[in-house]
Formats: sequence, C-alpha cells, structure tokens
Amino acid sequence: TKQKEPELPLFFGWFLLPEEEERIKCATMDFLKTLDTLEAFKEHISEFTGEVAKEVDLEQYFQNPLQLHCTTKFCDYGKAEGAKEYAELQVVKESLATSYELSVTALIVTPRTFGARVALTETQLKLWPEGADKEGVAPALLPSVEALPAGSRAHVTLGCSAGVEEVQTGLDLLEILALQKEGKEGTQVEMDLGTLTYLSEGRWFLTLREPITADTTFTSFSD
Ligand code: ACK
Repeated sequence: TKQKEPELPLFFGWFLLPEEEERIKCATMDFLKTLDTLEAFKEHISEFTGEVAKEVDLEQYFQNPLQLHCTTKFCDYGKAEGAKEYAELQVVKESLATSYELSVTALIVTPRTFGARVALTETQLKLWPEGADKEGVAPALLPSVEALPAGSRAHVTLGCSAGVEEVQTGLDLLEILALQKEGKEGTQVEMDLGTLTYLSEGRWFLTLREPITADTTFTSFSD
C-alpha cells in the first residue's frame, strides 16, 4: 500500500490562549476608541472615509478576525513555496504544542488594517522562516524590507476593513517600519499607552510605553 503524504496545514503560528485574547482585544479596542476622538486623527479622517469632516467609528470600521495569532509560515495546504520544508524542520516539529510568551511592542492602524507588532526573541526567531519578511512584498518596497531585521513582519492581525485580507497587516507594518527608518514621521501625540506617530496616507503607529505580553501556543491551523 502507498504511504499517504502527511497533510500540510493552512499555516503555522503562535495562537493566543482564550483568556489572553480577551485581554488583548479589550486593551486594543480601548485604544481605537480613543484614537478616533483625537484631533490629530480627525485631521486625516478623509484617508479613512474618503470624505472630509465625516466621523468614523474605528471599532465598527475594523472587523475582528476569528482567532488571534502570529503567523510564522503560511503553507496554504502545501501550495505555498517552502511549506513542506518548513513543516519538516526539527525545530518546528519539536515546538508544536509548546508555550511561548509573545511581546507586543507597538500597534498599527491604517485604512486597511489594525494590528499589533510582535518583537520576537532569539528562540522565537528560530521558528521564523527565512525570507518570510519579504514574501509578497511589492518590488518597490523590497530594498527597504531587506534592510530591516529578520522578523520585522511578525504581527497579530486585530482587524481588517471591509474587503481586506489579513495578509495585508504584515505588509502595512513593513511599509510603516520602512518609512520610520527613512525618518518620515509626521505628527506625534502622547497617549496613555505610548507615543502615537502619523506616517502619511492614513498610517498610524503607536509605540507602547510598556510592551503587552501574551501567552500563546505554537501550533498549526487548518480550516
Ligand atoms: O494576519 P495574518 O498573518 O495574515 O494571518 C493570516 C493567516 O495567514 C491565515 O490566512 C496569513 N497569510 C495569508 N496569506 C499569506 C501570505 N501569502 N503570506 C504570508 N501570510 C499570509 C494571514
């Protein structure tokens, strides 16, 4: 009889424990509630609504993803390049079902996505596939992304606007980090949680004063 190939998942990643998910959702929703009331934000509101002087309720604007996680490798059931190789890595096999504490150091808001930046430790970076940061990145952005440290794309998607796919969060994050590196920061606002920076075209970046940690389990996910 023929040996059946082990099936590959949709993706691998760190999944927040349910109680952690609630805590992070509450904290980040509070931030959204404050953000859309700030004068600095209202000045750029047309970048979200397409119209001048209209209000936006950011809590409604972003739809919540099903389960909060930080993707390491998108496998697409084996269709993605390097999926099989990743699944077969010793470090991946050994790490399945084990606990990791993720550290969220910043939040991003753009007209497309709402996300949390994750700062990976040396140990966590061992699960970060080579080349993952630049996958699907527009050619014009590639040189800037290649200059960023490995793992720069690591994030948790907290919400997407209507019609936007989750994969966009990592791309928005990279774009913001590239602009920051070029010193393209605009208005800065001090908030309770940290410093909020505007980076043109509706892009906002909140550097947290204190990182938010979250307990997770490394595992694979299939629909
Ligand atoms: O927020 P995310 O990391 O963005 O979580 C989801 C997860 O995989 C399941 O869809 C991410 N994702 C989707 N497509 C890709 C892709 N081509 N490259 C990297 N990550 C992807 C998505």
